[in-house]
Amino acid sequence: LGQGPVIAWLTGLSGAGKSTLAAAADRTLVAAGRHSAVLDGDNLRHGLNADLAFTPEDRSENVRRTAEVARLMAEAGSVVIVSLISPYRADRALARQIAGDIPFVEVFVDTPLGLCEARDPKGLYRLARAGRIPDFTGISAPYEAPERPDLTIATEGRPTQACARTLSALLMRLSRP
Ligand code: GGZ
Repeated sequence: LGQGPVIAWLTGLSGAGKSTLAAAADRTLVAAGRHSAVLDGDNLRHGLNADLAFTPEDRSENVRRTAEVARLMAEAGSVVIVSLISPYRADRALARQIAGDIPFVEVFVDTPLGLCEARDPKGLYRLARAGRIPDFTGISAPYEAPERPDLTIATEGRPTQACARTLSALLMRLSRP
């Protein structure tokens, strides 16, 4: 294939910018001739994970299934960029374990809760504050920030393009044959 497999696991709050960064890095990789694919939590929850809610157990299962799919796709030779809140450290450790010998990088998309809430692109924080979404990450459910991520992307005050370049540069390097 002329490239090595790699899984980039983006974790962070809702509205942190995970999906945007994943899509931007994916475009850069594909434009450079690499095989790349995105597994996005919000999208997967419409299909593969449509049966799952946001209890701790269901989030774990969401992470587990997505990690298994990521591994299969990486074994087929792709760069796989996963974008999932994945709020629990133990679940992210399991994702790394499932990856086995495939290079796995945990990427913390670090955006302060206040900024995510100010952006509120889908109005979910407003609903969560009003008590209309139970178990909402950052409001009524925990987010356990990574203690030793492989990469932290602090998005506050930094243009999206610059954040995306950091990610795509790392993935270009790691997927080099
Ligand atoms: C967190 C929720 C919730 C609750 C719906 N808590 O920002 P979004 O809207 O587009 O993406 C979020 C998505 C979270 O799905 P994940 O599969 O990434 O979560 S996890 O890894 O924790 O399983 C958000 C929306 O679903 N959403 N309800 N209660 N986010």
